[in-house]
Amino acid sequence: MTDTAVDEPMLAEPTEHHLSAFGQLVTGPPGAGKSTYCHGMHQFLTALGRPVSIINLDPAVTNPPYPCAISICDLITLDSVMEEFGLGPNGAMLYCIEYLEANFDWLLEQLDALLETQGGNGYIVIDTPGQAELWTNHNSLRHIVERLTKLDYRLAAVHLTDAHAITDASKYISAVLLALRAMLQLEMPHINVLSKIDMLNSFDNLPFNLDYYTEVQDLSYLLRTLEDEPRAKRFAKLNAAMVELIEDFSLVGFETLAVEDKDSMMHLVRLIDKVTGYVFMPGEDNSTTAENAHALFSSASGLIPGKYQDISDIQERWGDRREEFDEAQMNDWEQEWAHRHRQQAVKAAVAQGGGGSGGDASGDGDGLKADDVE
Ligand SMILES: Nc1nc2c(ncn2[C@@H]2O[C@H](COP(=O)(O)OP(=O)(O)O)[C@@H](O)[C@H]2O)c(=O)[nH]1
Ligand SMILES: [Mg+2]
Repeated sequence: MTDTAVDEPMLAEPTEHHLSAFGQLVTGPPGAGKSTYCHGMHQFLTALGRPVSIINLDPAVTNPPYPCAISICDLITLDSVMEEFGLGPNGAMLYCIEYLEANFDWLLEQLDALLETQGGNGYIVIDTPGQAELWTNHNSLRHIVERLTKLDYRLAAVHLTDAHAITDASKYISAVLLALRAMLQLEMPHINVLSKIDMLNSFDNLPFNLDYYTEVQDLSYLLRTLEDEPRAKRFAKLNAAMVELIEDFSLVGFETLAVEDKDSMMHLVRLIDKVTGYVFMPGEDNSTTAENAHALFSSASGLIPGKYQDISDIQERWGDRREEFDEAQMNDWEQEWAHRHRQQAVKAAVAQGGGGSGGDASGDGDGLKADDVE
């Protein structure tokens, strides 16, 4: 800890006025897809017309793969800490997050400056490192979130778990335990997500349907599967106790995510908007009003509209019928792009004062190939 450590972050009442925002804190183990999700969310919300900024809190990533509005690396980097204090990567990571907590004012200053440019009504997506300590037992990240919440930030934790965990009973139980631990540690609106669900059809012979895993149904069935694993047999009682613990809390359930699938992203956005209360925010006249109103109605009806009403739809989409769905989607895209292309051609023709119907300019439009669809 540094000499500027803040040991009683909750005691000091904020006296100055600070801006606030809605947003997401994206957590999960390394490789779960957090950074990819942040990037995807940025693209998706931007396309919806919602101003959004990504905050990188991973001091190991000096050059993130997305447009980054604020980066912890401008304050401290993992490499510099490892070098200066001779720490290993894990210790250095914890040091960096403690340093950020101690320099919370720096973060606040950056956020104020950022949100000012968004008219004070911003939306942020926070990318975090994959070290489990940060959301299982170390307090700095939790304190940072608490302080933001006190300043009226409305954040939801979006906790990603690689869907591959469902292929192995022990991995699945430990993923559920980690998700539960994150919920209890962070104490904020929380959405658990099985990421990379588009890989579902590569998971051979799952003993249960997808809904068994997303709803964390009766885990005693999994215990029986575990009994067949020699290494898990030795820990039968421990496994039974863990399963009982998970069931006693009865808190964990999973949404699913395939970053490149816009229906999947839309479903998550709507859910997150419900839990953060974003649906109740008055929209800017030029952008988010329609989306908010839409989200509000969906919230009132209690259903999240969209293609995937049911987890069995997801299983069909990414499981046995994936190729069929991919092909249908590709056709949809081609038609949509061809349509847009034709409309642009018509507009261009009208702008040039040619007065033609645009039919002459639509040659390329009709000939649009799948390769043109990015
Ligand atoms: N198939 C698939 N791969 C994904 C998805 N999201 C992320 N990945 C891949 O998972 C790997 C790890 O992603 P990354 O975002 O760096 O994970 P992080 O460590 O949690 O930030 C990368 O190779 C990504 O391309 C997804 O929705 N589907
Ligand atoms: Mg990352």
